[in-house]
Amino acid sequence: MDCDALFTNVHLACMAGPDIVDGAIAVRAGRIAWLGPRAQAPAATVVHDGGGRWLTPGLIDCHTHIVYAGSRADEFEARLNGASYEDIARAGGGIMATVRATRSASAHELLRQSLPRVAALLAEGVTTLEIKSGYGLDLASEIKLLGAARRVGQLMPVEVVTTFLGAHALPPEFAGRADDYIDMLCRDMLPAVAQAGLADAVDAFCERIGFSAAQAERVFAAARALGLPVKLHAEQLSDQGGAALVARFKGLSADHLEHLGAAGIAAMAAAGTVAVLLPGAYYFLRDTQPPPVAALRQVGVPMALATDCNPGTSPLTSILLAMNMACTLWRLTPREALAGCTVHAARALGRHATTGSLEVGKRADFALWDIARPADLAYAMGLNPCRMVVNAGVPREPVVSLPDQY
Ligand code: DI6
Ligand code: FE
Repeated sequence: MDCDALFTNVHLACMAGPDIVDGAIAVRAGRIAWLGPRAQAPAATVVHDGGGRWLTPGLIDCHTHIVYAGSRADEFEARLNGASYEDIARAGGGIMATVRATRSASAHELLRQSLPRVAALLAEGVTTLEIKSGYGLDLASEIKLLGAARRVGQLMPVEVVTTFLGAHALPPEFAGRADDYIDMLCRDMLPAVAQAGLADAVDAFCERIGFSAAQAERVFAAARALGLPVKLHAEQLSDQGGAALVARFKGLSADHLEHLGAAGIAAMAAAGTVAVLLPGAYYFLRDTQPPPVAALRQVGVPMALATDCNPGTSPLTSILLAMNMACTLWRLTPREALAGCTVHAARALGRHATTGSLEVGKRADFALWDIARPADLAYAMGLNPCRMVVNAGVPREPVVSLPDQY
């Protein structure tokens, strides 16, 4: 068996089956063709010596709002002076402030502001990135944002997965008419976005300051009718029964979950819905209600971790710091944190057949780390030990330069 490339003299954190110490992994046509002990490695055209470092699956940031315009540092200051996130949202700031900035930015400007954030994630070994819409809230602006998100995947060495989050907040044109907005979303926006091939999944913000469970349910019904999988921002600030709702639609994930109760946990376990935990938002909002990690663990709900990169609640572009926060704030084990950014994150995107673990047949997405043991990834804060990233078999430096034409 001849392979295109062999990455040898590495320890493999496979995240599916046991680690392989002193191993090697072979690639053919962009996929993993073989992995095992170094001594048994097949021949390959190109051989990369990993220098005894650790190789993990490429990291997956499965929940971001990374494409947006503007900054909300002013709200950060206001919150430090005592205003709450919900107060600011009700006063027309919050998500609406970013909607105004995003609507008025050109697609080029959106990319110019967003690409440095993407580059920061890529430097930490991210090979798959989910990007949500939800700062446009009208058809043209949502299409502009999702088109920019798709463009990120063409301009940068990363697999982009897009999610339509039209039900993120009520746009001012529909003030006091949330049901009319949801009607329009289901009738016009969602079919147009699906038709344009711009969405891989559909999400909603189910919250007192967002949409009700009944409104989210209508969005889900429309999404499923178009063949799109669903996920939900659920139980972040209050328990709205969102996790049980998304589980009923066999959703890919329920995300945030600080206020998740027993019924939601049971429903997620039965449906196989992934819990996506977002410690950056918890930290940045100075939240005090941790998600029910022990209960999720006990019933075997897979826990993914993501940055939630967004300007209001989690201006975080470090997946490694998200791992540290999940361990420090919520007592995930470092191994659970790594699984949260690899194998479980892939499941939260419906991509577990193609990425998220080192297994024969999966896409050859890897990160090579200068660490003594995998727990070092969640342990250190602010150190980036990534030495090489491999996207579908193609090696690159962790630090990527920004494109000058887009
Ligand atoms: N939950 C979040 O964490 C973000 N959206 C959401 O539904 C926050 C978005 C923002 O404040 O801009
Ligand atoms: Fe979010």
